[in-house]
Amino acid sequence: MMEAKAKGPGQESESQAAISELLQPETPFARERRAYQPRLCPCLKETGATRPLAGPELEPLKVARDQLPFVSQNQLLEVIPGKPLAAGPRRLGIVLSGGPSPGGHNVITGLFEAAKRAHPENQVLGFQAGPKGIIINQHVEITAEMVARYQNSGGFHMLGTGREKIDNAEKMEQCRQTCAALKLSGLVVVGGDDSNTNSAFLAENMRDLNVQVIGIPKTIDGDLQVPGLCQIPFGYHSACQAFATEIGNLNSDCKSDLKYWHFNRLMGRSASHIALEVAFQTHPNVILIGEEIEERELTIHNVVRLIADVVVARANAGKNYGTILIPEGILEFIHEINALIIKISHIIASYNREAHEGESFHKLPFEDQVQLIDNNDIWRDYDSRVFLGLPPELQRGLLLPRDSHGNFQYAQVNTERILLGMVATYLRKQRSKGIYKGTFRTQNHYYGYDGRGTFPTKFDCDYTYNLGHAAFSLLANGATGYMAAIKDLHRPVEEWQPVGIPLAPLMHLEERTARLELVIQKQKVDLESPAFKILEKEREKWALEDDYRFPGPIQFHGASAEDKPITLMLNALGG
Ligand code: FBP
Repeated sequence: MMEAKAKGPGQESESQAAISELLQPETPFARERRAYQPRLCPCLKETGATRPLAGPELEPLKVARDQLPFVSQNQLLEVIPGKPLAAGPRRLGIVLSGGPSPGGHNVITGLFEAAKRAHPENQVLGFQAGPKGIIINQHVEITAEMVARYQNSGGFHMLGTGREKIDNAEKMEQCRQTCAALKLSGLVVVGGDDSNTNSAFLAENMRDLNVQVIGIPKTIDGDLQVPGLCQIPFGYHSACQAFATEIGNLNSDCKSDLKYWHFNRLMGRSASHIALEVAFQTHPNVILIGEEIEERELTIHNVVRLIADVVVARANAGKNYGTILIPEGILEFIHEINALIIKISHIIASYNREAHEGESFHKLPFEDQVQLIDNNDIWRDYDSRVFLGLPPELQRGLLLPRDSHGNFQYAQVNTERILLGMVATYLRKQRSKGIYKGTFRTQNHYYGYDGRGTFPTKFDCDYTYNLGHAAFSLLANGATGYMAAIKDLHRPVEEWQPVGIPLAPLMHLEERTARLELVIQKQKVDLESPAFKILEKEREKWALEDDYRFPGPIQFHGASAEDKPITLMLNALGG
């Protein structure tokens, strides 16, 4: 047997160095990505001034005017070249709120750089772990070294995030105390509809402390939009690109071995914007759009038929494979299921409100939960019939805990698996009638948290950097109770226009935790939009032909690096 030769001290350290080089925490790719200098639109090269902008009618509801009398007076603003009201010195806070969304770190970079450029003594403090960080005053000072380290990276881990709702007088008072103790004069809240709702109430309630509050439109779901002013929130493009990479790969796989149907659920708690974009990117065989299902008043059994019909038609053409896109929020758009979700949410919230300390609906065994629902006055026999007719996995899913804002947690329900099971049952019946003769082998997938954590696309890197700068410009010009936005995103960066959108007119009344609450209204997929109309025309071809598209991974160089969301571009083209 050959004996291993002992390594000399020089060789030992050489191989150790090679191992360290291979395992270094920052990948060459991440290093290269960090080096990218995001582009800034001309209006934000200086802090600038603001002026009212003539635009779409933005009128707050009476209930918004009653609850938010101060911020309800805001007018739409645009940032223009000029002298700001006050460049500093001042102390600002920033908080990342809700689900992570690629590009969040660049909002911080943009705000930090704009603040330092305006006055070297300006400071930015980052609240940690989401809005809770404001409540308990947990923060770090943002430094040049931090922003350089996190620039262009995905995730929200620079500060962390959370879904704490500032929903009572005590929490609001704690936020006030934190801002007063830190001598903040401005706060930037990076979040979706619920977080921007927080922004509006914080702006109203911190007015006497002279703390201005600006929101930033964030959510991969794509549903925080203001027609003509905020075409899409940040993070949507990157997450869709990440999901499209995976679906494109499945297209390639199923077209190769010709044996699987892939059922893919895509994140997006409510609206189907993500599924729409990923469909344009990948051309799947079936795409469900929740808003269309609602419009056509389809039941869950109709949805099952809709999928099964394509499976049967493809089997008749000898194709026992394909890809299916299912938006995570689809259940909300199936009328009979949504009615159950609303009633159950109401019953859970009422029970928890009256429960003794230590008790809660979700501590009860499943059977007792069902019994309690069944005994409630708002629950009808018809509801029971629908509920009991659903697969057990869906029944349990409907009873899962709601989030801190009272939202149903669609991410926790395996809708793709449930639908797959129902389609399989339906096909068995079709087979027994001799209608279906194919083979139905399946795989199910869920794409959500992975895409939320991806590197931002170049579009999102630039967009978020501009949003951070725009937030500072609005603060420097005295604005509060606004959402910073960038208008004309479909145009080149040189033509982007920063604006301040008043938050109050974006709000409507929605039932949350068994009460009607004033919250920012989510924007659903518009079935009259050019993008949806184009989908309607294209999808028939995608169903039967293998017109698959393979977008590949997010690129930072070359032609695809300049990509923007296809839906954004189609809608901008008009109909
Ligand atoms: P935001 O609205 O906060 O951006 O979060 C959206 C989202 O990513 C949804 O798509 C998903 O349903 C949900 O968050 C999941 O929430 P959680 O992180 O609490 O599981």
